[in-house]
Amino acid sequence: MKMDVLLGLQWGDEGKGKVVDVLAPQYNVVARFQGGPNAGHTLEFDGIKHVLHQIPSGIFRSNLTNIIGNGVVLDPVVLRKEIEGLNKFNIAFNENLFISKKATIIIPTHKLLDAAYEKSKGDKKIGSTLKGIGPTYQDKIGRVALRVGDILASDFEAKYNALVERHKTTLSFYDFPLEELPELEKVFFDAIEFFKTLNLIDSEYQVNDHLAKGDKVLAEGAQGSLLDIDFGSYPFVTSSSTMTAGACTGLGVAPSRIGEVYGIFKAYCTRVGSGPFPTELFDQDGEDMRKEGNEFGSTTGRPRRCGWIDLPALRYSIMINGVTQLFMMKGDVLNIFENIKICTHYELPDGTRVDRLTYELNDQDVKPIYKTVKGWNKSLAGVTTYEDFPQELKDYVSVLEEELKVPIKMVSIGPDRKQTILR
Ligand code: 2SA
Ligand code: MG
Repeated sequence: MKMDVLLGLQWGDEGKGKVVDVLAPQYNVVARFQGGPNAGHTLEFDGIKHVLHQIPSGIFRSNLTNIIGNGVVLDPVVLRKEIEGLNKFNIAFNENLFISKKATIIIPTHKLLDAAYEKSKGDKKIGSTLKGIGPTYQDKIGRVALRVGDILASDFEAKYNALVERHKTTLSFYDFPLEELPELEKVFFDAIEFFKTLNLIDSEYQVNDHLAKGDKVLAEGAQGSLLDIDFGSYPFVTSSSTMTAGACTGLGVAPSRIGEVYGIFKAYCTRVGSGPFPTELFDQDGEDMRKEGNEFGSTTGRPRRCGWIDLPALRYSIMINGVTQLFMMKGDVLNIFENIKICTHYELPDGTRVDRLTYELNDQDVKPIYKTVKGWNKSLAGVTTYEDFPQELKDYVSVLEEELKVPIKMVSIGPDRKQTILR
């Protein structure tokens, strides 16, 4: 059996959690492979909205196994809160949540370092979620990090202390106050005790065993391809590999075992945090999009920047990920517009037109070139099949499909499970 991968093709918040929830019945296993508490995956069913940060989005289906892979950075405090927050749903965590012993642990000083680095960057700050993501991956690559399996060893506290000493040197360089630390550490060590009661495993064996016995595995991406550490708009990126290849390294699954790659995108674009965003709108249309789409960070509550759909960026993401199926989300947010713009190219300051995201593009002030199409401009309430779509919405989907050369298999027109239309 092959492992399918589900990813965001833009800057995150494409609606990945919702799609996992819809696809979940077809799968036996859902696995996270990168990122950590910076993610905010929103699922809505039975009129209730749930936001998951570190737990895979298959957790609400009792017959599914959920795995947090080695590529993830995990905050034990956030994990405990998440699990306790789900207590009322009677989820059998001891039966359906498994965590890689090779995942990396976020410790309190990682969060302080995140804040210190951001502060030192002034107006060039990344717009980090301040969850400690960057500093934790830095320690992983620097070969000094703590891993989940370490908490079971008798020298865990000694290892922890050694790492904190390193961090303190850096924090003092940045003159960063440490008053909060003792309290944060108390909560952290309490959470570590709780953590020890969870299923800590060698997840690469578990995932491959599932595949070997014919189980269907879905790898659930977090953030988006344009925030990838290698291919995103560096340095305004997250610190993990958010692409298909990241699913291989973040779970220990061979590239030859990748099956379908589902690329999730919004019918428009949003970005939270700093960095280039060619189609960003600063006018009333942008305001209306934010309001209509309720575009506020689900982890930090920050207002998201909004703009029209960007085809060069989407084509790039499709290319680096090998996307085989596209899912368009939040189509209903465009209900309010008489006309809809689609960015097909960028114009460079010297007047040339390009449709590639080259290295140079990152630092240039590019002007988006748009094709304008007529909007459907009406509510989609009650629409339950593709046939019921207004003609203009069908046309919008067709134009994108032609431009992107990958079939759009699903269109979402509202937050509920039922408002997801298959084609
Ligand atoms: P970090 O914290 O080091 O990963 O931040 C680096 C950049 O990555 C962006 N980033 C995100 N962008 C969109 N959504 C994310 N998740 C949350 C959500 C974010 C929130 O679902 O809404 O609530 O604000 C996410 N996580 C990281 C971040 O904005 C930086 O630009
Ligand atoms: Mg999100």
